[in-house]
Amino acid sequence: MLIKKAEDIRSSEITAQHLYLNRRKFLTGTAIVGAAAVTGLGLKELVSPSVAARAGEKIDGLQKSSFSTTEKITPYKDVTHYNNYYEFSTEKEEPADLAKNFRTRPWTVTIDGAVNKKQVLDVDTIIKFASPEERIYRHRCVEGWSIVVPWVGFSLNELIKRAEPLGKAKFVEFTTILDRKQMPGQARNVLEWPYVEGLRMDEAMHPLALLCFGMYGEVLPNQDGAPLRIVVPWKYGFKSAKAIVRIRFTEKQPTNTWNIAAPREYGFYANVNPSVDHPRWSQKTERRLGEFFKRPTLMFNGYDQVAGLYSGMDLRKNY
Ligand SMILES: Nc1nc2c(c(=O)[nH]1)N[C@H]1C(S)=C(S)[C@@H](COP(=O)(O)O)O[C@H]1N2
Ligand SMILES: [Mo]
Repeated sequence: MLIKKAEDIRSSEITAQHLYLNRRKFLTGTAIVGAAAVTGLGLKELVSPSVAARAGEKIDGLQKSSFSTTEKITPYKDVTHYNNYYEFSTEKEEPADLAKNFRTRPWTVTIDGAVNKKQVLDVDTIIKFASPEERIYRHRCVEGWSIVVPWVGFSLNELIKRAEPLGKAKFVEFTTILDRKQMPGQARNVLEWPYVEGLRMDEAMHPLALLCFGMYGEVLPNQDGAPLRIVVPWKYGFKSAKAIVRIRFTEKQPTNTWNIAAPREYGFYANVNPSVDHPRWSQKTERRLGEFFKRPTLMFNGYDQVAGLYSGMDLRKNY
């Protein structure tokens, strides 16, 4: 006869997910006090990684945002099981499972380059820089599918302002963690690792550019870029780097990973633009995950308020 040991029983079988998480937090807390006594390590060092927010934990005190679309939100299941995350896999169905044990704490982000306040910040410090907002954004992948996601975060400019970039800083570069042990996709040379993306300073300062650490009211699932990612809703999805560990301010335009991989197909700007085809397919339409019929793709993904950033630029050349 098969008898389940206590630890074999999935906690979700016993209690609702949130109750479970809170209880686990409490239990690990107690265990840690014991561990601190035994190992002689400070209580703080032991507590911070274990008690830190985890995927699925509720984020309290969310502010609504006037930037939110009122369109139908894409089901959570679709958004978390159809992911581009090449560090884990080139198959969109696979990151959900392959990333489930990815360690998102402890986690630091290095702020450097042309900036007054070069520093290494703990992710839990960063996410307290401003109060969390729910931003329901359209998100358009260069491959022709789109989703509507209630992200949680605040404007990236909240972090940038605190870092005090120098006048000569014209761009911001974002780097994803390099960790071959945890990210099986980094063993393959499908892309150059680590994944690098960048924005022009005025793009990064635009209030729509989001520093994101949650979605659907909860801590970000690993496959969607935990613990910290960028979301730039008027650009193709590849600009929105996941799991970032470094934010560098530069004078020169950063070389982004997808541009290195296929320069004719993926530019630096990557603004959603139905009138500029990808060399191998049209960008005129898109399919919302969960829907059958295609819909027209909108210039800047419908975020017309950014148009001024590109006045005078030829967006065919600067694709
Ligand atoms: N580090 C990293 N960030 C990444 C990617 C990736 O492969 N690695 N893929 C990008 C692409 S192509 C898209 S469409 C979005 C997908 O984000 P989502 O899985 O949360 O929908 O993440 C972007 N950020
Ligand atoms: Mo994408």
